[in-house]
Amino acid sequence: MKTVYTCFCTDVLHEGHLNIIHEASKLGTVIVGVLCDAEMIRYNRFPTKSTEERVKMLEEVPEVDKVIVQNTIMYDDVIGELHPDYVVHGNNWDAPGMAGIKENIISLLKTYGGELVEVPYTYNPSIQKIDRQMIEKLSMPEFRRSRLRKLLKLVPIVKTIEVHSGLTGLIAEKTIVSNGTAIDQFDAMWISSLCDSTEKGKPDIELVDMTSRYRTINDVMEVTTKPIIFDGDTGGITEHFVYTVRSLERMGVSAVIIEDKTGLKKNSLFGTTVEQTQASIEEFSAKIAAGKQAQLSEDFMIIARIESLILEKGMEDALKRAFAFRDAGADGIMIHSRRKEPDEILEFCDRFRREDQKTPIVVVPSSYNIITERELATHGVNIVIYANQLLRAAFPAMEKAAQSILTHHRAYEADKELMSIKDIITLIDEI
Ligand code: SPV
Ligand code: MG
Repeated sequence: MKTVYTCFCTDVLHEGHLNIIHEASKLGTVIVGVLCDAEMIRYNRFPTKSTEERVKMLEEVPEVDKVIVQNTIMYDDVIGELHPDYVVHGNNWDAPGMAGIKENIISLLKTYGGELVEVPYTYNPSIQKIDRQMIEKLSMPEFRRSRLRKLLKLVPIVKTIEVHSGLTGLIAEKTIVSNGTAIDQFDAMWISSLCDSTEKGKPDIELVDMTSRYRTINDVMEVTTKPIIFDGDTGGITEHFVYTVRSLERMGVSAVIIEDKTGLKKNSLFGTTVEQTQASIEEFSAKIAAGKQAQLSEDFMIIARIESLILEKGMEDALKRAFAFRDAGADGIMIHSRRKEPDEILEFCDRFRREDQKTPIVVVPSSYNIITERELATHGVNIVIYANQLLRAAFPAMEKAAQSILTHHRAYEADKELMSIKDIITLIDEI
């Protein structure tokens, strides 16, 4: 009897999957791989069922002889171990990242004469409906809100990208890269006060009011499923912050980060070149405690951001604050720096981790951007936020197009740098 291997990364079995299994069963004993949660997140979308539940779902299919867990999106380990005579796969190789997977399967099978059997991929209105329902489920507030805590358990570092509109939300949601050995995408989104304000042509001084900030969140939420971390600036006065916590929770935001400043807040990247005042430990701890007290859901996170390094108050002050804010109830600590080198951030992380191995650490490497995610994770960082890169990418591109049109008195020269009209009108999926 020949052995046939096919791998699934789905929460729901529909007729297309059953067809693949049926075709596989005509060739021999069917072993099904279930892609593990951590790889599902990289490759596809966040699973709404656990690996165990997905294994069980496939074990119940009569034509399946055995179910195993596939731990990596590439097939090296499973093919190396099972040496199947056939790998059966749907022919949907156009989907993001799929070309690399096809190459990987073919090259592994070639080493011992195994064969890739492609089954026409079924995508009809009823499958499309199931697909949409999955996306809808992932975007519901209860599901979305809890996902950041789940991610913290599943991935070595939560990669978070700034978004400030529906369009940037779509980029965060859909951008996938494949380098032939792995596939990757962002885990979460950051609603930056800097970018939300700049997008509106306003300074980052808590001028854009909460109602407007909630609109941005809503625009992003309408078209995405990934968890959201909200930049709550100083949190405002405590009496207002408690309402903000409730509103964010209800919307399905996963976390708010508030910074220990008081009075007129200016952007941290100004450092000490402008006047900024740090809140006292007591005052800020009370704000965190009030927020935690107001919180209704289990999973929402209030993260305390420490500005001591930005304001040149020293490492000891930063650490003292970190432990105090954690003790006041903060679910995580964000430490910020505007130095070019990551040294002070790494020192903070190492020293914090010596005493606390649990509380998540968040960093924003805008100025010390040389550091990699892997290095940060080695020093105990759990969440990395790329806080402003999408906005900074868009502005020069738009300015260049405007200058070109003004210079040439026509749009012809600018056009070669632009997205095609066909692409822009088909960019947004219709329901
Ligand atoms: C933001 O993105 O608004 C931030 C991070 O608060 S920073 O701009 O680096 O202060
Ligand atoms: Mg900010």
